[in-house]
Order: sequence, then structure tokens, then C-alpha cells
Amino acid sequence: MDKKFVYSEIINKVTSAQNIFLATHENPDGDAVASLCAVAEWLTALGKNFYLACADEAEASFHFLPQTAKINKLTANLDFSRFDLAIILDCGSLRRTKAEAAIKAAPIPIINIDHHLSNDQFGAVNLVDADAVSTTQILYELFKYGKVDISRQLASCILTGIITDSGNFAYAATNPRTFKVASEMIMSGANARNILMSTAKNKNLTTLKAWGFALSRLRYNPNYDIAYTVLTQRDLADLGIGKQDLEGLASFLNNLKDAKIVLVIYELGDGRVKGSLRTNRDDVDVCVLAQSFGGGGHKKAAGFEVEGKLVPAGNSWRVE
Ligand SMILES: [Mn+2]
Repeated sequence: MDKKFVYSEIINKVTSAQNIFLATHENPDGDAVASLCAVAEWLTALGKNFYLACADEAEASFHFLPQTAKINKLTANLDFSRFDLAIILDCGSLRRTKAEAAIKAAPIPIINIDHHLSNDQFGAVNLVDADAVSTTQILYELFKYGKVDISRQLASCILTGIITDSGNFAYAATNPRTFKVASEMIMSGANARNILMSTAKNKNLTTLKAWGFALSRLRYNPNYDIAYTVLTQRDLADLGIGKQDLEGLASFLNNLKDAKIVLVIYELGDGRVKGSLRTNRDDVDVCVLAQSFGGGGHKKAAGFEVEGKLVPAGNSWRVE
């Protein structure tokens, strides 16, 4: 793929559009929210009308990012006739927007900007780079090509995606380029320490107690060299937490060196069970594993959702 060709195609489509629909995946993480906000900053500078959408609200910890107040709840009955272009960010598949059918039915071109290995190239234009540590890093390259002025706010969005999706510069995808872009963003006014305080060092007591409970339940399966823990809806209710409190738990468990793979499984409360997979090993690709359950993600971090509930089975659990 000639990236420059794709960059100019995106810039041409954005330049000639007037009302742009932007969306990211459900349960948006730092990179998802930051990507949405980064493109919103760009479109604001260009004087375009835009509509930011996500199936779930952005957590309060991301409210320091510009434009978050403009994020709308994405519903399947949204009227797409007013839009002339769609930009979907940080989504490996349109399914992850939770409004796949509505977006597909809209007679407008879709620009797909993403870094998931499992991306299924759903766009009319696809800017997909699985080697990029975050979607915001891909946006940075696009903005550089388009000579977009990197304001302090825009730099803050780009750095937030990099910091959160690289696990604070710890994951395997982190490379010299990651540090170079991060350094440039700091030079442009982004505050790395504030971003870390808002996105990582932001856990409350209830959350950490719940993590403690999950840790006490940690099991190891030597057949698969996998360490895992589970939380039922009942556990979540007893602990007084929601699914947003489990954000980061799988990555935290991945501090473990005694297993090839870590897995956190919990009930979503709507008849589905969610699994988050992590690995530090170069010879393991958890994306493949997640895909075998209908999910996706990255080589070192992936997830899936399946129908069912968690049922105790001996010293373990199974999904029924
Ligand atoms: Mn991402």
C-alpha cells in the first residue's frame, strides 16, 4: 500500500466534504477517545461540520481531552442523510461501533483509520497499519503529510493515544518511532505527566479492591500455560463495581511472568461473556486466539465476546 496515496485520498475526501460523521468503538479506551478528539480538532481548524459518536460515553478520566463534550451516544436510528462522509477510528471491524447496519446502509464513503491486526478493511479508503502503536500515531503521520498545524490540544490527543495504547511505553509495539513522536508532541505542548495521572494513576479504592478479589481468584492452567481469572455479574454487584472498573486489569495481570498468556473473563450482564487476552511473548499471537472466538485485536492484546454465562465447574469455571 502506498501510504502517501491513501493520505492524499483521505485529505481530498475530507476537504470536499461538509458534514462528517465520526465514530469509534464501544467502551472507548484512551486511543479511541483521543483519535476521535484529534480528528475533531483537525476538522474544527478546517471549518467543517462534524458529528462525534460512540456507543458508550467516554469515561470522565478522558474529559481533559478537547471536544469530548461533543461526543454523542451512537444509536442505530441516527439519521445519516445529513452526512457526506464517515470516518471510523480505532475499529478493527464496523461491528465494534454497534451501529454497523446503519453505517453500512448510509450512501456515504467510509474512511477506516485503524491499527488492529484483525482489521477487515471495511472502508472505501483504508488507512490501516498494524505496526502503529496507536491510531493516534497513524493520525500523526496523516497530519504531518497534510501539513496540519499541531496545536497543544492536538498534541495532547496524539500523545494520549500513544501512552494508553502502548501501556505507558511498555508493550512490544513500542519502537523508536513511538518515542520520537511522543517527544515531538511534548515539544508541541502535550503534558505527559498529566496524561499519565489522568489515564493510569487514576484508580479508586473500590476498583483496586475489586482487582484484589480478581487476583485472589487467579488460576493457572499448565496445559495451555495460561493464567486466568473470572468475575460474574454477582461478583461485580457484590464488589460494587461496573465493567469500566475492570479496564486495565488484564494489562495489570500481564505483569506475571509465570504464564504465556493471561485472560480475564467476566459477565457483561446482557447474556454475554467478555474475555481480555494479553501476552508478553513474541512467539504468542493472542489476536489469533481471540479471532477463534469471533473477537480480534492486536498480537499482544486482544479480546472477544461470546454468548453465555459463567458457571462454576470443579475448581474452575466454564461458559454455558
Ligand atoms: Mn487503539
